[in-house]
Amino acid sequence: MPLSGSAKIQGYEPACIHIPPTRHIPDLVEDVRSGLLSRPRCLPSKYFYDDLGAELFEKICDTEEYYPTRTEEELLLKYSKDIIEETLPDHIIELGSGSSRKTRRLFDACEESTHICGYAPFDVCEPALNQAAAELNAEYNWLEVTPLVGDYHAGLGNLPSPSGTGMVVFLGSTIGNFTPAEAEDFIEEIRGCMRPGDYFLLGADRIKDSGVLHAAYNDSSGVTAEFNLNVLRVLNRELDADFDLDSFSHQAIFNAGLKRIEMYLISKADQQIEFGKINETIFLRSGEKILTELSHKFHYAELEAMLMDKGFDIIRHFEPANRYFSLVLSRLLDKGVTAR
Ligand code: AVJ
Repeated sequence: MPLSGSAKIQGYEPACIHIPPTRHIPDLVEDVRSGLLSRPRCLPSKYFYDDLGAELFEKICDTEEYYPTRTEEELLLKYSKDIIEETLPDHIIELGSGSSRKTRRLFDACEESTHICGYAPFDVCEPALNQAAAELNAEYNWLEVTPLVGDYHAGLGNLPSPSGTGMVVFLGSTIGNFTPAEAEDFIEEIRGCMRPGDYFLLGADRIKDSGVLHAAYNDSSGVTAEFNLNVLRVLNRELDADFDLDSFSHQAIFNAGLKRIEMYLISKADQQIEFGKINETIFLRSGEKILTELSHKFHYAELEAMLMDKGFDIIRHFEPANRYFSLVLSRLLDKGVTAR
């Protein structure tokens, strides 16, 4: 049986650890009751990401117009070695890791610097996590992957905190989906699961020409529109609703005053929608909007202030020549070190 060893490795399946919530968060039924049954109508953007939604998001990243993912990945490609050599983390935890595609650049840098660390991807979708973990295990045999299943909206208080130097990674400008107040709270929450001296790597989209922003959320192939409309499919399936996707249109506008992209679904007609599962009906007028996503854009100074206010020291800031995107590496100040 000399081959049984390798057969076992091939069939290796990482076991996910389920992270219990530290506070109650509304479920889809509650979010629909509070968001869709009253005005202004809105839905949390996290419901975009069912299997098809996740696939559509990947397709958005491949469009000509959607620059954030590509830009961030290029920054990681260019600067991961600097980041790893500067931080030498014993373990990396990534919030909302998805396919861990961009994070691989950090592992490549580890290989280059012969540095070894553990990786804990944290995401809601267990099958996708297992898939990503299995692929990472195959690609980086030295990497110890500990997939964590859970919703970061429900708190980070139950995340494991292994000893050694940690690095929390939060990429993709997902921070932009929070309101400014929520983003502050979330950074506070991140601080709560770190030790002094640990690092935080944040990816955030910058304010730029509104034409570039507009195009990124209104791609010519219509993938973003499809992604937006897909949330109605989620409601149809989960709540036995009867949305007709053809009677809604996609709209994404840059609100310069509030520095954010606002994404809406607009009813093309007066219509009535039934939610079989919760026994509710809503009436939408022609032209009526449902807010489905906010995507805030940042000045670099705001990112810096947001981190420093929460007790982080800025270690490095990476941006491309066009300043489209920021990767900010910060470090939680040592306890006992007071501001000068
Ligand atoms: C992955 C949430 C950061 O806000 O730009 C892409 C999602 N929405 N196109 C973003 C998204 C429309 C994306 N985030």
